[in-house]
Amino acid sequence: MATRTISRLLTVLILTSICSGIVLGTEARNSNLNFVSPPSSGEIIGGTYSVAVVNVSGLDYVLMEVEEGTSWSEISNMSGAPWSTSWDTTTVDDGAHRLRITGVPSDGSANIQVSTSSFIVDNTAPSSLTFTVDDAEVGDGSSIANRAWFDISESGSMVFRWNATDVNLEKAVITGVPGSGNPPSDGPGALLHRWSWAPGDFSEGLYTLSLSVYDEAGNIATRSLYLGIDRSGPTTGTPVFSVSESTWTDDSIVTIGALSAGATDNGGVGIDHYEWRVDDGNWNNFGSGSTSTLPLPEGQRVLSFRAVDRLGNSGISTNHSFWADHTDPVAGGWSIPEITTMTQSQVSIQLIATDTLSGIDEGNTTLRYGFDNDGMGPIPDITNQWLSLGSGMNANLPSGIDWSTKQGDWLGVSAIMTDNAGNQILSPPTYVRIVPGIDFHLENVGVDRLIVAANTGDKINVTGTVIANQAYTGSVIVRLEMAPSDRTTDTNWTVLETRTLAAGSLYDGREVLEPFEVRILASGEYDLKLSIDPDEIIPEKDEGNNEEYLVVSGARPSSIGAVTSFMPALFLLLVVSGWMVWTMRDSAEE
Ligand SMILES: [Ca+2]
Ligand SMILES: [Ca+2]
Ligand SMILES: [Ca+2]
Ligand SMILES: [Ca+2]
Repeated sequence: MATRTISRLLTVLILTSICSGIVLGTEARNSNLNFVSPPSSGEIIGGTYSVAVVNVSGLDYVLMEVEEGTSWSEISNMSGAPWSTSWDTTTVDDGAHRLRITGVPSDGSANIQVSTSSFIVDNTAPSSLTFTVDDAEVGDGSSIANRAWFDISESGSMVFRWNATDVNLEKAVITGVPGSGNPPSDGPGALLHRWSWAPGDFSEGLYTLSLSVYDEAGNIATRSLYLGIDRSGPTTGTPVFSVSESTWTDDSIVTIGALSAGATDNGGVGIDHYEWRVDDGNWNNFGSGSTSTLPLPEGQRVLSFRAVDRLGNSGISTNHSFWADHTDPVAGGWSIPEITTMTQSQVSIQLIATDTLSGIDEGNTTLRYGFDNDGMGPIPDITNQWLSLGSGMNANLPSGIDWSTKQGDWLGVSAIMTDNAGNQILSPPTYVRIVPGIDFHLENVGVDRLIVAANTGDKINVTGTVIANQAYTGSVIVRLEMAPSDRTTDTNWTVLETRTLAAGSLYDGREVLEPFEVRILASGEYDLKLSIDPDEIIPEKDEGNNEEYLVVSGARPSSIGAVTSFMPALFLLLVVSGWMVWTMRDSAEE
């Protein structure tokens, strides 16, 4: 409008000087008074409008007026150069008007009057502007606080829409759009009231778009639209955990704080929430990032966290390794040497235990021992408590224990087992009996004959050797007994001979027995039992190896000679023939 005013003024000045020349050089004809470039018929004007008149020679003055309804109002009374005026069109209402000039001749002749065509004054800027963008994911763009956000690709497109109210709407222009350049103006001419904008290089960032709406008088109204493009995820803060990372723990939960402290969407739409997951599992909602507690699954796991913005963009995750072990160690038994009343050497015991995940913490595993009467119960009842052997999986029992006094007692061992995550459990007690050190058994027990003639004085020599597992200075009883092989359960063994080996005879650990002589009075098959310490006077490590059994037979005197040796083939032959004789005898006796 300013430019237009200046150009009109220039035009007026030029024309005025031309006319002055004309006035000076020729006889003026004031009946030709006229406007210089007045508003044309229907032209829309506004603001300050310069109006000049020409052909003023012989005039005292020229009165310029504007038509308001049915009356005329004075704008200016021009009486000299430059014969022009700047008319403030706002002094009249918007709408149709005419201008009129009245020249008053100095010679008293009749006034000369000229009017323009009807034109339109418009000093009202467009109003009720709307300026929107389609399909914003967040916000509507009406203010900075309500920015319209897009998670749109570089090659995406946006549709902007506008509208305004004005009697003489001309065009709309937008600037500041995302991407290179700006769309062409909408108008003059047909107005689309929209732009579809796809420059191909939408960059992330904040945008303030400006809409300028013009009317034909040059009045302008503007409105802003606030956009944001955000394709990037936020970064989280540095979380603080209740459990140390990459260290075994028996905790089953972990408390997470400070996830939101220092977290940022880097100027984007803003963080909506946080997420967490275990290893490569599904992401779960963590909420707003305030302190929360999560389960800590067993094993060496990676707990990840990330922030998600209001457009759904997720950021780089922050990953943290946690090692959780909720499983107690498992006792797998003990390695305990045989302990007897004769034991004098160091007794070393070893706990065998396993632990899933973190493994046994030997430094925090304690071995204990105690003595017990019956090998049962949670607390050893002789010591009445567990006595510590210190930490570790191995221990030596105290060297001061006098094992010779503990025959029949039970040694109990137990452990407080701890794994590297701190899981602690008591092992069930294990009891081992302290056995006597001495043991006797028989070797090389045999007979020189299997069959003798019954009731003839024929004898069988029973031989054998008593073995002691260590030097024994006392005396030992050896006994030979006999019973019919076909005896019933209530048949007693008959003691044939009880013999006492003299004290010291087993000092060397072995004593070859003088043969026991056995005579059979009646024909038949008999069992022989040779036993050591038959009355169980001497406690032994093994009471079950003290007896040996033999089978011998007595035959009728006429039926058999002597069994001279123990040869398998001959033995078989003799047994068969003996059986036959036996059968014949039985048949004869019946
Ligand atoms: Ca207007
Ligand atoms: Ca973002
Ligand atoms: Ca464990
Ligand atoms: Ca024995």
